[in-house]
Parts: sequence; structure tokens; C-alpha cells
Amino acid sequence: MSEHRGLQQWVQEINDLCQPDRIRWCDGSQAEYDALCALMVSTGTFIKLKTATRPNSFYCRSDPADVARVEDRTFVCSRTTDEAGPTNNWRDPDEMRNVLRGLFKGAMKGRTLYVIPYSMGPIGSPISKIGVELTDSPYVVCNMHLMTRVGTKVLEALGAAGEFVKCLHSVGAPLERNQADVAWPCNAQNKYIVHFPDTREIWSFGSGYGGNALLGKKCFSLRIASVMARDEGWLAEHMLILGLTSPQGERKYMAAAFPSACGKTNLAMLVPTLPGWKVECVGDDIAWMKFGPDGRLYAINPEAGFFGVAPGTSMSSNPNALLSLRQNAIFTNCALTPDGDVWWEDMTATPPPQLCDWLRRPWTPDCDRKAAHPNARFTTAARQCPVIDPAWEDPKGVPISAFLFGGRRGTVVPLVNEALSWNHGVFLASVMASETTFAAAGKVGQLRRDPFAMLPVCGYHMGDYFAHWLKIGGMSALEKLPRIYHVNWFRKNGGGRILWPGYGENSRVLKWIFERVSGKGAAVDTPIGRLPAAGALDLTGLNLPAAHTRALLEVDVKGWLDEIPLIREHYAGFGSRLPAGLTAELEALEKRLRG
Ligand code: GTP
Ligand code: SPV
Ligand code: MN
Repeated sequence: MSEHRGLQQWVQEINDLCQPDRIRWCDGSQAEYDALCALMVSTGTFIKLKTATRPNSFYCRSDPADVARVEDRTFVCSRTTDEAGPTNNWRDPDEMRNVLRGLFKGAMKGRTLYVIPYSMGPIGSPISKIGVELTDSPYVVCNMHLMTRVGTKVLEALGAAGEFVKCLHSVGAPLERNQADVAWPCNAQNKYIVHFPDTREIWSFGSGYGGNALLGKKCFSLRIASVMARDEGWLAEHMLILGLTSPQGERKYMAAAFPSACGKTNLAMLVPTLPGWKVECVGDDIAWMKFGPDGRLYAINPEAGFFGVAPGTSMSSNPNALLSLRQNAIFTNCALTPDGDVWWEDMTATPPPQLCDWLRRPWTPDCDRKAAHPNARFTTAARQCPVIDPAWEDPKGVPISAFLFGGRRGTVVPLVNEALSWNHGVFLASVMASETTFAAAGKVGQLRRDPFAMLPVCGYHMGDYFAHWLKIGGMSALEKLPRIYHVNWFRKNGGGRILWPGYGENSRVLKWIFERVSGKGAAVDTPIGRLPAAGALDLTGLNLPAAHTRALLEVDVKGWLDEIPLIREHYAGFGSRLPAGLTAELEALEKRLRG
């Protein structure tokens, strides 16, 4: 229980509305985690993996109709549709509250209401914020234990009158008396992921999966926090944070925004192929940043764990992720091996001869379907990562020297490009496009604009968000601001093959950026930005065909000229809220391209 009257009253109110059988206040202890895992084993939600192979780890299969974020069921209920902007689904807040009250009425019958006090960011950091999630899902409680800082210590920090974000979640599957439960309760036909930015509230109904249900993640840390950041003069971004140390022992921090399933977790903990260089991980998905007294931007990772894409993760692509998963992990929608371990596509070079797939069917390598769902995920505490950065829980945050933006672009966008100025960098991020992935329900592989990788997670009008970024650029001296880079690991040749080896080889690009922000590293000015000068990108030992290198660093003038009308169309969507500074950048680009 808490001494916070507002919290007590809200819990009582939700109890009256949702009518759970009982309330449990989560203390965040290991005993609580273990007991809930044991409960879920007994109900069939969890299967315990073989202790000798993967101690204290659990396997879980969701309902096939509940496997990813649902952007078309995600709503931002600002006072007016204009405040939510053209990229969000808006509903009138009063009308939505009525709908939600109807849905939540009696929604937790037969279940337990868990009260999860949690901190986004190290407790006590001036950048951190507190949330309280009320949920009827023990799966959510266990995942929140790994992903955030949970329990009594958070209530202590909250005190009697502290501020917190109200996060209400139900799987939307009440149980009648004597009704048997299912392994993954949800309400697939009736999902609502709803945000009230003005009152800083989140109501989520019907889904138990990922960002739909772990409300500290996209809902709080990005949609609600982006609104707080706008109001308070800081940044809440869909970015990994990494520390890069040179062979001389100098460390610089970088933050990178890529859309969902486009490589953040991989970059955040990569093993450089360049000798003597080292990457350490502060965070793999979200960065909150404020200016320090020295005028630099300092970033914290508000999360405490990783909820990462499993397929593709292997000892060769991302060893540090796999090593983080050796124990105390939860695996959702992967495949199960006969000896009680997990597997997913490309985890090992040769698949096991037989598996039970994520849909509980027998699977063999020749059966022509995937064993794991493409959006199968692992959950694990960040402290288990072998390359977790020594400063990852520093309450001041880490000073950021460079921002990277990138997406999946088969054409046009080169491997790396340094912005000519802060405003030019904001321009590049605002027109970023990427092919859609399985991280959200819907069509995969469609090119769409995803400005700043924030399209599905910005809680207000994106035109105002661009203006906020331009304003941030005016809040400090230019040399103190991070430099901005546009990167693309996914450029393809005519035959559709990705040209760049990616993963650990991305360290070559990081090295060039490190040198650039150190005032070294040669670049050439081009109409689209500054590209590595001949020989400046360290390609030693890579044996990349010269034609590939040329294509990767090509300034595709025709491709960019063809983009101009598309960018204009994209910008038109923001109407009068598009900052003039960005129109000016677009015009300047066109002029440079037409030379
Ligand atoms: P979210 O957790 O959804 O925000 O995703 P993320 O941005 O952290 O993406 P993640 O690192 O999990 O990578 C997603 C997919 O992209 C995986 O299938 C990776 O194998 C693939 N990937 C990551 N980095 C690279 C790269 O450098 N090159 C190529 N070709 N693929 C990559
Ligand atoms: C993303 O989709 O960007 C994720 C996964 O990081 S989720 O937690 O579902 O948002
Ligand atoms: Mn993400």
C-alpha cells in the first residue's frame, strides 16, 4: 500500500469499475517474480525451460491474434484533433472515456488486479519519471519487473504527493464463476491502446503483447513523455544509446533512432569488427535527454531491460544479446526444442531436426514455414548484458556527441551522411522513410515516411514535434549540440541484395562518426550532406567490391530529385504547423541538387 492519497483513490476507483477478485500491490521482489512465474506455469501460460540449459527462464506463446503493436487501434485523445495531428488516430476524449468505461466495467472479474509502481529511469534521477500500471495480467507484471524498476522503492520515491502517470491495462477477458482460463487471455476483436496527453493517462484494453501492454514502453516513455518533453524543454526519443571507446581509450556516446525492427538492439550492443574499438550499451530502444549545466545533452535509458526481436539474433549477428539471455529471461512466440530450450530462425546455422513451433505444431526444417513468429521477442534485464555501459544507471545521464537516424531504404539513401547543420539534420530526420516491419500489425515491406522513427509513437502534432527539435537546436551553442547523421544499412543492388554486411561491420561507420565529432575524419561536401572522403571510411579487411563501396556512398542526384515532390507531399500533410525552417531546408536541398 501507499501513503499517496491520489494513488489510493485511483486504485479504489478502478477496483470498483473493473471488479477484480482481489488486489495485489507489487513490491518488486524476486520472491514476487518467482511466485508469479510459478503461477503462470500452473495455468499453462508459461513453460519452464530446462534449468541446466537456461536457468530461471520461461517460454510463452501468445494468442495468434495478439502478436504485435496495433497502430490502427492506438489512439491519442488530445482536446482537439489538431493537437493530435495527422499521424495519430484521434478520438474525442469524453467520447473515448465513455467507450472505455463500458469496456472496463467488470473486465477483471475472476482475475487479480496488480498494482505496479514503476520508475522509468534510475530512481532519483532528475530525468526519471514514475508510472503506476494497474493490470490483470501476471505476464505483464513479470515483464515489467525486467523492463522497469518496480515496487516498494518506487512508492517511497513517490511519497505522499508525487506525480505519476496513470496506466490502466486489462486483457479484456473477465472470467465467469468456474470458467476455465486460457493460456493467453486477450480480447483480440476489441483492442484499444488509448492515450490522454492532457491528463497524462493511458488506458489499454484487449491485448497482452509488448508495447500494447507493457505501458512503460511506447505508451509512457514515448507517446506521453514526448508531450511532457515538449512542455518542459527536453527530448523523449525512440533511440538506442551506446558508448563507443576508441583504441586510445576515449569514450563518446551516440544515440540512434531507427524504426521498429530496424536494428537498434543490434547496434546498441555490437561487437566491432575493427580491432581495439569497443561498444557498450546504455539502452536499446528509448532515450530521454535533457541539457546539462555545461550545455550538452545528457541521455538516460528510461528502461531497465530489453524487449528484443528474437529471430535473426545469433552468436554471429548479436552475441551480446544471446549472452544476456543465458538465464532469467522470458521468451514469447519463439519455438520450443524437444529438450526444453528455445529456438528461432537463424539462432543457429543448422536448425534443430524437430521443434514445436509458436503455434504448437510439430515443425521440421523442411516444412516450409517459420518456427518462430517474426515478431517473437525476448525479455531480459539490461544488467545481464555483458557490455552494459558502466554509466548506464548514472542519474545524470551520458553526454551525447552524435545522433544517428536511419531506416530500411533499398535505394537513394547512402550508407552514411553528415548533416550540414542542426536544421539540416532535423530536415533529414523529418523526411526519413523506411520499409514497414512485423513489429506492428499490417503490411510488411511498404515504404512509408517515419520521421525520427517516431511516426507510431509521437503523442502530439508531428509538425509541432519538428518545431520542438528546431527549438532544441537554439537552446545551446552549436558546438555543444550532437552532430546529426543519416545512415542506411539496407541499401540494395539491382538484384535486391543488401550491399552492406551490417551488424559488427557497422562499427566502421561509427568510427568515422567518432572521428568527425573529434574534429578529425575527412568528409566531402555534397548536395545532400557530408559524405566520407575517399579512404576516410575504414574498410580494412572487408573485401567489399569497389562497385559496392561506390554504390553505398553514391550521391544519387536523380533519386533525390525524384524524392522532392514526395517530400513536398509528406510535408503538406502537416499544414500550417510545418515549421518554415524545414521548408527552407527542402528548397535549399533542391537548389543544391540542381546545382
Ligand atoms: P524494436 O525492438 O522493434 O524497436 O527493433 P530494433 O530497432 O531494436 O531492431 P533489432 O536490432 O531487433 O533488429 C531487427 C531486425 O533487423 C533483425 O532481424 C536483425 O537481424 C535486422 N538487423 C539489425 N541490424 C542489421 C544490420 O546492420 N544489417 C541488416 N541487414 N539487418 C540488420
Ligand atoms: C517496437 O515496436 O518499436 C518495439 C517493440 O520496441 S514494442 O515493445 O512492442 O513496442
Ligand atoms: Mn522499438
